[in-house]
Amino acid sequence: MDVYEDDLMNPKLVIIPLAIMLVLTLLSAPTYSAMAGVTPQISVTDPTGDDKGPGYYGYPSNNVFKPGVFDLTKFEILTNSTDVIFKVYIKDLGDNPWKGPNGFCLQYVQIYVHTTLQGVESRMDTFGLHLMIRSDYAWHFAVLLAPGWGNDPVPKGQKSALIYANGTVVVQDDKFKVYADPKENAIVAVISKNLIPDVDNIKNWKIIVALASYDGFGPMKVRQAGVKGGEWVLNATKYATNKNTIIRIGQAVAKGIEPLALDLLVYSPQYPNGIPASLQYEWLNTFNVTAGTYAIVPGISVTPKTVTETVTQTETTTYTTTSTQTTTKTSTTTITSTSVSVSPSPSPTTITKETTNWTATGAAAIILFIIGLIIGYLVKRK
Ligand SMILES: [Ca+2]
Repeated sequence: MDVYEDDLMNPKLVIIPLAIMLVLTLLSAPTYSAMAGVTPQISVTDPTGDDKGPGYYGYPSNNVFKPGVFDLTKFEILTNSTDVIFKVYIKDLGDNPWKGPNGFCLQYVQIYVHTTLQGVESRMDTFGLHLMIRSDYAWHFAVLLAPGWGNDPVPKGQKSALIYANGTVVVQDDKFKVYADPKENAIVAVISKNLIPDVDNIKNWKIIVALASYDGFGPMKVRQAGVKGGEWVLNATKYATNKNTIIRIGQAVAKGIEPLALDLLVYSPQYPNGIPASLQYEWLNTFNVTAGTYAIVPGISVTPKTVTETVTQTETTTYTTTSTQTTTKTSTTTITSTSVSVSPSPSPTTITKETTNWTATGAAAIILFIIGLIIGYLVKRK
């Protein structure tokens, strides 16, 4: 006890930990500010080894596509007092070979969110994934995380984008930061709460996270697939063993309806723990070669292998309805987004808030430390 009290009053022993504390606060500033006081809202794991799209895709053959770079392992949403934080974990980020400004360049993460809001605009299309979102998961906003070159948002440019169903686009900036965390193999988006609707009900959202291969030269910036693959093309039949599967995906590629997501994660009240690989494969195989329509996520309740007369009819009917609706909406909104995206969203406030955040935290730490000293001193006096 005596020793402790003497130590407490020793100036050296007071200054050294204080200095260490300050240095630590300063060093950890960038991520600390984003992660301070965070509340986890959603955390969903995804199986590894299911980075095969509909179950039989392989990566392009160039060496930059290291094993695991398209394998989602976990998805989290966290909140703090100012932001909503989306974290997408990947088995291996793959070293950012082309130096994407956001810290990654191989992946293209697309997050589609159906909030609990009623009567607001929603969309069922995706940005170049050759997928259709099922109507009860139709998205109110989408977060598209891209490498970040240039000035324009995806899909026109290469910066990350927050897109609302009404066509309004927010380009990544101080209120919407995107970066990679190589230690955790995570792609992180920190978005101001002012930009996200329904933040009080995150746990009840329906969310689809799709991981595609980013291609700055590809249509909609999504890397395409070929029946036999190639150096820069996904291999649509690499793990296909069934002859019918090979024929069917070949027809899909020819029609341009093959799914282009290599991994898929779904969170919703129905799937609070995500989905197994088997469901991902089943859903991504619901494209219809005869009708020329995309796969639906989450899948319609049809197993393609056991096709009977009745089942086929059901599938066609459901699909035709949804596809008509979406086509109309897509063409309208694409034009709108291009024009809206030009206007920047001014927000120097975020910088101020953030600086205050960690400075305040550092100051709070010092004040607490000094209070501790005073209490210690008073105790000793008694
Ligand atoms: Ca996975």
